[in-house]
Amino acid sequence: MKFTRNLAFPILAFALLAGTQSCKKEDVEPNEPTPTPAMSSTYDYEFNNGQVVPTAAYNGMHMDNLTASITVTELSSSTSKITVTLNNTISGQTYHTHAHDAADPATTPNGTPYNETPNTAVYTQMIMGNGGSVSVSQEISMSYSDITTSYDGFFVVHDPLQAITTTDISTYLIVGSFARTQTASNLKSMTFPYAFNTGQVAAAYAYSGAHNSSLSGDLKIQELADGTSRVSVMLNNSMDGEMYHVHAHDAADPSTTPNNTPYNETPNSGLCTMMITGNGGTAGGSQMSSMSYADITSVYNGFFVVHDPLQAITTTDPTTYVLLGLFARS
Ligand SMILES: [Cu+2]
Repeated sequence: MKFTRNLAFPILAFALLAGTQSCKKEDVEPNEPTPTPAMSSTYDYEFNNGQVVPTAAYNGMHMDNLTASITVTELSSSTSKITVTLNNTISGQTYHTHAHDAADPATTPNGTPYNETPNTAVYTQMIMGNGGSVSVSQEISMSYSDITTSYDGFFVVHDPLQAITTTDISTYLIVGSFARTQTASNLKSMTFPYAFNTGQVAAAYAYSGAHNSSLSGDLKIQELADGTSRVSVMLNNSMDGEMYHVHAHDAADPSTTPNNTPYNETPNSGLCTMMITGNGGTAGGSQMSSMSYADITSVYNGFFVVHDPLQAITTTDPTTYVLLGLFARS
């Protein structure tokens, strides 16, 4: 008892010094010997934007607003509880969440810097998404000190929207060292809102058609660690089952375009050319772009266009555009 208590206080001091961890004491019953304070720390994880492996930022269909945390709580001198929380989950999807032991890539079958088989004695759980935040806990036979200072492994959240793989890190929604404070990535991100097209760009371009005018959009540009970007679009109040064509159209001199449009009619597939199926609520899509965050948000000159799914697509008549605005500008 005395030994454990002496061990706990230097850890507490270190945790306070680190500044991002929290410790709490349990209530003390009167007239009982003072118990060892139960240690607890929470570690936050950003979405996989290439912080750990710059060439392997997540590339898939999941929205990049998913985040996670690990809370390690001391249960006894030799046992702990691991609680993992996922935020912004997709309802009904099963997230495989694992601890993968670090390993020398020269010794692993596929050159991974970790064992591909997750460590079930540390943490291996499936989490059912609920559309919001959801937590799961696992009690383990490892001390608080060992899990937070000695154990060397990775925390991985696998994508539920594609086949699970333990070699392709670009399928990991989240990856970072397990139960350690993560270095702030400082990767830039900005979201640009678009209201329904009522003629904001030009009065003559105001939408004309049968689509509900409650539709709005959010365009998010996320800087990735290798200097490229992820472009994500959320359509709010989308119509269930309707297919929306979402495009970046480069600005152009109308005296040079075939139909005198102030933009190229062919969308810019290297920046934003995606189809999003409406679901009656908020539906999303995303793609990778080799353009830098700075280029997209301050140099690129073009239009964000969402075409009406209720009529034939045309690139010459902006009154068929349900959303229209300058791309990635507010
Ligand atoms: Cu278009």
